[in-house]
Amino acid sequence: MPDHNHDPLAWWREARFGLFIHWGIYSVPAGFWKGQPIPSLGEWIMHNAKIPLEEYAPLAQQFNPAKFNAEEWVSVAAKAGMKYLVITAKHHDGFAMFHSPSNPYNIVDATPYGHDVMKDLAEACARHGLRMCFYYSQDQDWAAEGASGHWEEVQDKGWHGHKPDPERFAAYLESKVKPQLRELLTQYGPIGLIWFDTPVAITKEQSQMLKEYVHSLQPDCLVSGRVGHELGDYGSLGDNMIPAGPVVGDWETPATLNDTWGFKSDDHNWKSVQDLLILLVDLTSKGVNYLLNVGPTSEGLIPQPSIDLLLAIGRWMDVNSEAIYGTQPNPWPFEFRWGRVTAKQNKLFLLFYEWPAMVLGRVHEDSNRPGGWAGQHELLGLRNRVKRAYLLADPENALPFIQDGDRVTISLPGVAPDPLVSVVVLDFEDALDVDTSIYQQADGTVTLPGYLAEMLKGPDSGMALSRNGMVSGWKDTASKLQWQFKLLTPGTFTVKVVLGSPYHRRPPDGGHVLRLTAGEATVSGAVTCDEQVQSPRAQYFPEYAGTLGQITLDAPGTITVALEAEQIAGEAGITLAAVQLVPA
Ligand code: H79
Repeated sequence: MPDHNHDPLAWWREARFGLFIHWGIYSVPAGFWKGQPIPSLGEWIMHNAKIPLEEYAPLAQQFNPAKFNAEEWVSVAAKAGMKYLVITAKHHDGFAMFHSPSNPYNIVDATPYGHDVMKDLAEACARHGLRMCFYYSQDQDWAAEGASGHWEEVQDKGWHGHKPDPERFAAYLESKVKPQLRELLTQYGPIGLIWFDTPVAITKEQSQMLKEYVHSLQPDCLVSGRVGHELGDYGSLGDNMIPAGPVVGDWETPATLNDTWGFKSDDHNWKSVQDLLILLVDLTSKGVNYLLNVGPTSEGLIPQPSIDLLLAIGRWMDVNSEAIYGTQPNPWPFEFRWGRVTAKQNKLFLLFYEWPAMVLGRVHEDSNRPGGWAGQHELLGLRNRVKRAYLLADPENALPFIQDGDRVTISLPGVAPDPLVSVVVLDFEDALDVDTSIYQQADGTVTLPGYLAEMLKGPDSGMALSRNGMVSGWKDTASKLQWQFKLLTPGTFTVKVVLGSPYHRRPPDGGHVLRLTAGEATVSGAVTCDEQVQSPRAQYFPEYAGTLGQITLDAPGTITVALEAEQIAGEAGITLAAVQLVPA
C-alpha cells in the first residue's frame, strides 16, 4: 500500500535551521592571489582574479586538511540546533570535494590528502541526527567544457550573461553532472536534498530531467529551487535575502556569517549573535528556513569566530527552540515593532527583540515575585481565549494576564529572561483565530506594508510585488497604492515612508514626491532618504526611511489610505517596503 500521508518535505519544515558549508580548493588562496587581495566572494577567486585553469588546478596539490574532523564539525552544528547540513560537493570551480570515479578532478584523486571527507561527514550526521545534503553547481562549471562560465570563454567578458552553446551544455550535463549526481546519491546513504545553484543556461526540460534523475536515485531526496524554472521541491530566496513580509509556500534563505561563503583570511566582518538570532526568528516567523554558512580553512578548521557564533545560537536554542522547530509562521500578515510571532497548534510564541519597559499603573500589583511585575505587553487581535501565559525560559511559573475582548495584557518581569530575544508563550484551547485586518497597534503605530497594498496600476505600469515582499518598479504617476486600516486612538501622526533599494548595497534614488491621503487628511512632500534603517535584514539590501510630514486623524474607525507619486526620481522607480504612521 502506498503511504499517502508520506510527505518528503515534512522533516525539512520541522527543521527550520541548517548548516551550509562552502569548502573547496579556493580555501588555499583564501582570498589572495599573487599577494593581492581579491575583492568579493572567496569561492569566486578563480573567476574574479581571472586565473587560468592550468594555474588554478594545482591548488589541489596544496590542499591537505590534516586538521579536518567530521565529528567536530557536525557536533558544532548539532549544538547550534541545526537539523541539516549542506556542503559544497562541487562549486562553480568544478572541483569535486568527494570521491568521483567519473572525473579525476576530485579530492581523493587530485590532492595529497586523498581522503573522501563526505563519507566521514555522512556518518557523523547519522550519529547526530542531522540530514546530510549536497550543494552541486549544475549550471556553472569553470573547468568543464560546455558548461556556463567555462574559464576560457569568460576570460574577458565575465560570467554574467555567458550563454554556452546549447548542444555542448547538454553534453556537459550528460558527461559530468549526471555521473557525479549518481555518485553523490549512491555512495553516502540517504541524502536529504541536492542544493543546485545559479540556473542560467539550463532549459526547463533539463531542470525537469535533473529533478527526475535525483528522484529516480533517491525518491525522498529534495531538490532546491535553484534547479531552475521554479521546478524545485521547495523555493530558494536570494542569497542573504530576508523578505519584508510573509512568503507563501516552502522557502529557504541561504546566508553568510560574514561577507563571503568560501574562506577568506581577511574577512572579519562577523555578524553579532543578536543579529543572527533576529534573522533566525524573523525568517522563522515568515515560514522561511535559515541555511547559515561557514567557510572552513584549507587545514580543515571552521574559523573560531564562526564556531563561537554557532555555539551562542545553540545556547539560545537550548532554551527556546520550541518557538522555532516545526512552527507555523506568524498568523498576522504584518510584522510587529517589538519582535516576531510564531505558532504551533494551540500555542502562540511572542519573540521579543525589545523587552517591554517599566510601565506606570501596573495591572498586577499583588505579586510576591521578586521585583514584581515591572512591564506589560498588550497584544491586540487574538480571538482565542488564553488559558495560560508563561516565559519559555520559565515554564513552571504562569504570568498574570487580563483578556478583554481581543485585547490581552500580559504582565512581565522587569528583567528579560534573555538579553537578546525572549519568548513568551500563550496557550489557548481551540484552533488559532486572529484578526488579520490592518489595525493600529497597542503602541499607537500603524504600519501599512507594501505587500498588503492594493496596487491600482496605471496603463503599462511596471509596478509589481517582488519576491522580497516590496512593491517595486513603480515608475509611473498613474499608479497608486491603497490600504484600509482600523484606527483605535485618533491623534496626530508623523508619516514615514520606508523605501527599499533597487541597487545592491547602495541607497535608492531620493527625491520622489509622494502624496498620502488618509480619510479626509492629506500630506505630500519630497522623500529624502537620509535615515538608513538599522536592522539585520537591511544589511545586504539597504532600507531607508523618509518623512513625508504630519497628518491628524480625528475619529476612530476604518480609514482608507492612498499613496500617490507626483514625481518619481531616477530610472529604477520606487521600491516601497512600507508606510508608517507614528504618533507625533
Ligand atoms: O555559493 C554561493 C555563491 O558563490 C553563489 N551562491 C551562493 C550560495 C553565487 N553564485 N553566483 N552568485 C552567487 C551571484 C554572484 C555574483 C557575484 Fe560577482 C560574484 C558578485 C560578486 C562575485 C560575478 C563576479 C559578478 C561580479 C563578480
